[in-house]
Parts: sequence; C-alpha cells; structure tokens
Amino acid sequence: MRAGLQRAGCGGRPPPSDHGAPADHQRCRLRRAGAAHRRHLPPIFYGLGSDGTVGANKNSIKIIGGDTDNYAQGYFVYDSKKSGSVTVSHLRFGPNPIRSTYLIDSANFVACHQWEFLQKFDLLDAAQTGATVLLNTPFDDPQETWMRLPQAIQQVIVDKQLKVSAINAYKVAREAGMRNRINTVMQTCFFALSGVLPREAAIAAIKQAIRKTYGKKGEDIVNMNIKAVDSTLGNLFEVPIGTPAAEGMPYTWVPDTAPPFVCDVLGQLMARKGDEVPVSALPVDGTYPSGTSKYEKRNVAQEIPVWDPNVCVQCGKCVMMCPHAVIRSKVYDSGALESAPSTFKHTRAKDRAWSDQQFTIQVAAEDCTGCALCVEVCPAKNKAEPSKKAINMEPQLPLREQERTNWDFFLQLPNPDRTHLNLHKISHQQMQEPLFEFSGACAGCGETPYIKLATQLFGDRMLIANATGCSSIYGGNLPTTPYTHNAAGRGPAWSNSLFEDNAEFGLGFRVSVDKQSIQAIELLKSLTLDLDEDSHIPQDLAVSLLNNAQANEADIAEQRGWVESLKQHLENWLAVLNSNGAVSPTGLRNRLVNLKSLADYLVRKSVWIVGGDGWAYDIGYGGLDHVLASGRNVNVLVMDTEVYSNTGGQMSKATPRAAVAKFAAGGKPAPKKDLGLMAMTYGNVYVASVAMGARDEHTLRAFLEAESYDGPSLIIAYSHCIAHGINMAKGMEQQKMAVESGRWLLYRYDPRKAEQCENPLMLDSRTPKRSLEAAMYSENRFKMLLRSKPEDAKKLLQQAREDVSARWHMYQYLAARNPADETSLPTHQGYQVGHGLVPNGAAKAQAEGKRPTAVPTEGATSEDSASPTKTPA
Ligand SMILES: Cc1ncc(C[n+]2csc(CCOP(=O)(O)OP(=O)(O)O)c2C)c(N)n1
Ligand code: SF4
Ligand code: SF4
Ligand code: SF4
Repeated sequence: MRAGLQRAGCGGRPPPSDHGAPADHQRCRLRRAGAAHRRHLPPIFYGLGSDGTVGANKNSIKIIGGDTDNYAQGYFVYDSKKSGSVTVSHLRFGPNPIRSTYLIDSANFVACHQWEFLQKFDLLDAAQTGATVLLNTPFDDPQETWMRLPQAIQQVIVDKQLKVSAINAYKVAREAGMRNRINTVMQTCFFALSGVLPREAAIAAIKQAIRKTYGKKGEDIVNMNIKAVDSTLGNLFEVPIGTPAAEGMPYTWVPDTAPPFVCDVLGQLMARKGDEVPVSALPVDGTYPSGTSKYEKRNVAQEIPVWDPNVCVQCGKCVMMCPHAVIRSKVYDSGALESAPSTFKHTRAKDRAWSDQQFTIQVAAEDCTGCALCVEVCPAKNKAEPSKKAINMEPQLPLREQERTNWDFFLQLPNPDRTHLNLHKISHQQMQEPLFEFSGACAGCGETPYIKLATQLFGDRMLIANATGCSSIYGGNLPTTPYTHNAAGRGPAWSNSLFEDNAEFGLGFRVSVDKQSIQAIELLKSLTLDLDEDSHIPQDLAVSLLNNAQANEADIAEQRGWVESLKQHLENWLAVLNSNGAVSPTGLRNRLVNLKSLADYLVRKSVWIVGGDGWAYDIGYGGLDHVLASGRNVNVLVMDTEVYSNTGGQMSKATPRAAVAKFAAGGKPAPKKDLGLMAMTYGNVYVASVAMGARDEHTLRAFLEAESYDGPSLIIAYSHCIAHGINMAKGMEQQKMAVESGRWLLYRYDPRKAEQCENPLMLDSRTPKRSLEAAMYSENRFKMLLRSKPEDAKKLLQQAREDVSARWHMYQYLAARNPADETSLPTHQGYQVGHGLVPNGAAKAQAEGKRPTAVPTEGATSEDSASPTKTPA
C-alpha cells in the first residue's frame, strides 16, 4: 500500500515579501533559514505501524515544504495491518520541483525507529556511502549499542562509512508521559542530525506543529509532546564505530522450523521481498494456509505481563480479555513437568475439578503487543505489595529468550479435554484453545476478544463470513493469517465479502452447508436403513449418527467419532467392490464415494456472519434484515465500535448522540439506532447486547445461547476502539462505564423463553449508577466537543441523558411484562399484534395450560437477570 503527499514552498515562485502580515514573520524567517541550509535530502524512515512515524513525517513535510523554499514529497509504504507492521516513509526535499513519485533507493539519511527491524531485514540497503543513520536503541550506552547491533548491520556501517547516532526514544517518551509514542522524539532527532533547518528554527517549527496537530486533543497532550522535544537532544548520542563481530545470525523473519510455504513464500513477503516471489509460488485457487501469524514474532511490546502464581486466583479473566490470544492458561498432570524449563512457572490448580493438577498462565512474549489490558482486568491484588497484581508489566527484552522457551514448552502441554469443561465458567471455558491468534489489530483492540471467544467455543466447526472492516483486515491480511486450526487440523473456514452483501454471503454458507448435510443424511439412509440388500454400514451406527442432537461438546465429539467410523466402513465397502470386480448395483459406488466426501457435514456446522456497525447498521443493513427475516440458523456478530473504525472513524447510525466523529464534527445530533430492538420485532430472532468488559460471563452466555438457537441470532457487542480517544489499556473499564451509566444496555432476547410462557426479553444490566456525563467525558470523542463547542456540548449532553433514560424505561417495561397477561391480544402471522416483541409462543403455551414460570436456564447466576427499578441519572 502506498500513499503520497506532496507540498511545495515558494521555490519557483516569486520570493515572498518580508513585509507581510505579522503572522507571516515566522514563515519568512524559516524560508531564509531553509535557503541557507538548502540541500537535496532523500531520507528513509522505518517505523512501526501506529508508533506515529508516518504522522510525524507528514508534519516534517509540512514544515519543510510549507515554511521553507524547498519542495517536499512524502511517499509512504505500509501493509494493511491495523498496527505493528513496518511502515517506510520515503521523503524528498530540495530546491527543484519534484515531478514524480517514486521510492528512494539511495538515501543520505536512514532512521530505524524500531530496534527489532535490524534483526529482520537489511534496512541499510539504500544507505549512500557516508549517510547518517539514526537508531532508536533500547540501550543507553553508546558502546553497548554498537556491540548489540547485528553483525550484518555492523559490517554495512563500516563498509559504507556510515555515521550512526542513537537515542533511547522509548525511555524519553515514557519520561515525558507519552507511553510508547516516540514520533516526536525521533522527529526532533531527524531535524537535529539532518541539518535541513537550523536546530533552533526546526525545534520552534516542531513545537508549532505539535500545537496545531494535538491542540484539539487537549493541553496535556500538547505539553507532553513539548516536554519530549525539550528532553530529546540531551539524550541523543553518537555511536562509536568499532570492528564488526566475527560472525552473526542472518536476517530472519520466520524460524527454519516453519513449513516450506511459510519459509519460501510468506517469509519472503515478510522480508519485503515480495516482488521477487514468482506468481507460480502462490496458491492457484486463492486459499491460504491458516495459522501462520504465529511465525511473525513481531516483538513489538516494550513490556509484557509477568505472572505471579502465588497471587493468582485462576479466574481466567486475563486470558479472556487478551485481544491477541497471547496469554493462556492450562491445567495438566504434574508428570508433564518433568522436562519443564527451569523458569517455567506453575502452581496447584485451585478448582476442585482439577484438584490434583497443575495450573499455568503463560505469555507468548514475542507475540504480545504490550497493551496491558490483561493486567488492568486482573482482579487479584498482591497483599504484600498493594500496587501489584497477579500479573504485572515488566520489560520484554530481558525476558524474551526465557519466555520463548517457556512458551514452546507450554504449547506442547496437552490441552484439557473440551468435553469435561464447564463452559459457563470463565476459568474453565478459557482453557479452550483459541483458533484466532496474534492478529494485526491495534494493541488492545476491543473487537478481537469477541472473535477469539467465538473461535474457542465453536472454531473447530465454524464458517465465518466477514464484512469489510477492521475485522476483515486483521482477520485476513497477507502475508499471514491469524485464523488457525487445532491439532486435528480443524479450524474456522473464513472468507471476506463486500461491505454491502456480507449477510447474504453468510446466508449462502448456511444454505450450502444445509444442502450438503441433507444429501449426506439421504445417502446414509439409502445405504443403510432403506437398502434392500446387505449394508456394510451397521444400522446402529447410522441410527446414532442420525439421532444425535449434537447439543453440546460431548455430543459433537461422539458424532465426530461416528463419522470417522462411517468413513472407515465406506472405505472397506469400496475396497470389497473393487476387489471382487463384481458389477455393483447402479450408482452404488458413486453413492459410497459421495457419502464419504460429505460425511463431515453430518457434524453440526456453526455459521457466523461478522462485521462492524458501519456494515450492520448502515451499508449492509438491508441484507442483514433480509437474513434475519429468513429464519435460517445463522449467528450474526456485530462488533459495535460506534464508528467506521477501519477508515478512520466516520459516523455511522450506531454513533451515539453527542460523539464527535468524521462527518459529525459538531457532535452527532441524532440518537443511536436501536438495531437490537428492530431485530426483536421479528419475534423469532435471538438477540443479545453484550459488553465483555462489563460482564464477561454474560457475554459468554450470550454466545452459547445464540449458537445453540436453531434460527437467526444477533449479538451486538460493544467494542472499545482507538477511535474513542481513550487509553486502550483501560478499554474494558470504559466498557464497564458505558454499561454502568446506562449508555449501553446488557440484555438477551431468547424466543425459546416464550415457549415456556416466559417473557423472552431479559434485561441484564443493573440500575445505572454512574453519571452519564462522567462516563462520556472520560472519552475524547465526547470531551473534545466540550472544548470546541461548550454550548452545543451541553445541549447534546442533555439530549443524550434523555435518550438513555427513555431507552432504559422502555426496556424495563418490555422486560417486566408478563406474557400470561397478554394472551388476549390478536395474533397475526404467529406474533401478537401491537406486541411484536412477545411471540405468541407464550400465548400458545398458556392456551395449552402451561403455567408461566421463571425457569432459569442452565448455568444461570443470581446476577443474570437484574431487577432494574431506578431511572438512570
Ligand atoms: C461499499 C463500500 N463502501 C465503503 C468501503 C470502504 N470501507 C471499508 S471498511 C469501512 C469501514 C467499516 O466500518 P465498520 O463496519 O464499522 O467496521 P469496523 O472497521 O469499525 O470494524 C469502509 C467505509 C467499502 N469497502 N465498500
Ligand atoms: S499485554 Fe495485551 S497482548 Fe500482551 S498478554 Fe496482555 S492483553 Fe495480551
Ligand atoms: S486475571 Fe489475574 S487472577 Fe485471574 S487468572 Fe489472570 S493472572 Fe490470575
Ligand atoms: S476496531 Fe479500533 S482498535 Fe480494533 S483494530 Fe479497528 S481501529 Fe484498531
């Protein structure tokens, strides 16, 4: 992916007058200074997606192209990962017009903003002899920085006589309060080293750009950036060039142990050598092997969580919330520890179901993004050190080697038997292997925990139709694939369709799968129960296969066993036909072959239609509505970030009133569309509104219920996002605030309840207890309106309060209704007229003499149905 930006100053045009308006004085000074320092400068910057490198370079272009008489051009090359991949900024400045866009292959300045890249590829390839190199080093000592450089890089530095400077930019950024945002620090170093402008003028221009860029985000952010600029140059040092080490490792993107396709094709793409891969090396039908993100080992985290087994209460929350499937738990027999590495941590399992077993929480250090969501949600406090929890963030680099070994050991420990897990308990359920891991979503993304959860529960028999959006990008952007498979080779089948037809696309999956299982059933019957002559398939096997309800993991495991047995019988039967050479009855051989190829469709498949709110509420809504109305057994997961996140945060119909978004710069004037309520009017659609950060067990329960419902299901999942202007480490806390303030409701609408004479709507949120104002203004998307248009903000806040209150009252009313009181209402097409939310199953049950009773579903907790009584503040 390439993007260009070109700016020109006054070169080639009449010189600016020095007698311009006062506002122009600064520009004029810069113009003269720029002319004095004028040179043709082609620098290249290697950054990490989302570390701000591209943004900072755009600012540099504006400074140089706008405020000096240089021409300037920026050309940015990056892949489609949401964050955490290599971004390359090709910048050109000079006195002559730049008439074309092209990449720089001979640079006199090369900046490497991530130390990791030095081990991965030859980023000094384009450096001219005598060029300047700027490194972001994790080491404070100049000598150590030289010693730690890979041998290949040292050699190039010596051969090309490069001048190397370095700074521990992460340290400087952290000390300025900017966490991992190193862009301002590295930009200051660039101006200081490149001499494109005199230092003083450059620093003044950077500060001016900071005020312009971050002014809207608040004074704190501006001050942090200015603090970072001020402390940068004191930390910049020259690296002494020594003798290169005698030997070193070659550049590696993927380990040698990876499968050949990963080494030869995907590895090449990762090493930025995709242009050298022949077309013939790519899969002819467009299918790609799954489970390849694990080979990337991006090492993007500065800090990773470190587990303290003595403090851990073994709740599994950290595992559930991790957006990247990096932190995992296992229970296993102590005998498995015989070959454990000395640093591998474990403790006795606390759960009575595993009383004689060992328990471990393990982190994939090299895949961690350092988002710290897991630490934030950990409920266990270290009594001896109250500031600590059962997991705490610590620097990654010193732990990398040991945790790599520990992770490899952890992976080869057996996974617990899925059929013995209590799936209503987070600590049990989170032992299920995730079949979606290490995606390129932003660090701390609020969408991915939902996808990961779905793959843990159903991934081994799941088909996913993915609407275009963040989920299609982090779900399937080459070169690697985060969807993966278990040891038996089973994992989600995934495909992305258009933004506007994804629901229909997923419905097609259902229709196709159903057709194939019907064919398999017909063939099985015709080859056993209906066959005139002797069948080689035992009748009891056929009966078992046909009668299994496949209602839980144990049933499904049993069905899989029977399918394997069926395939074996079919193979034996075919062998008999082949060996005796007898002419088989018409079509028998074909029917056997067909059944063998369709036998897997005797196992229940789980079809998921997945996307964001832009898809579900707006552009794909017509199709979604059509699919919900079809009555077919599909599960729709809407990850509601309340904006079009993938394209930079445009307003959708899910955007709440008063939030600032693109196309709603003055705060959205209209309320959020109630997609769930619209779906409930069908009466036969399972609908749930969830927020994992607010009630994780509720989310889990909704997923289980939705999938088990033999009809359309819709889960609307609140997903925090970088577009909200929040500290992403606190994303789950933001979700909680949204629920506790009444801005987001938790509920489930289960049409099966009506069959038991119950109200199908269960309002699972508690009475809102938090101030809506405080919850909203904890997010920059709301707060920024307060700064830019305080009067409008006040008005919209009041309207938002009214929205929340009205919606709360309506849901409270609907959830409190007693279906038994409503049997006299007229019915139309199976639903009570005027009360579309109560299917007349309740009326039917009443008419049949069943008493309306409150029957708790399996695994219910006392918290599951709140009795909301108060009105939100
Ligand atoms: C018909 C069409 N319009 C626009 C786009 C560009 N586009 C791709 S993803 C996206 C935003 C998706 O937003 P949303 O559905 O909310 O998902 P999110 O990115 O928030 O997960 C847009 C506008 C497109 N692919 N197709
Ligand atoms: S820091 Fe983030 S990515 Fe790393 S384990 Fe914790 S939640 Fe997962
Ligand atoms: S969240 Fe904390 S207490 Fe719970 S399993 Fe993870 S580390 Fe242990
Ligand atoms: S949903 Fe938001 S946080 Fe997640 S990947 Fe998209 S932009 Fe990033």
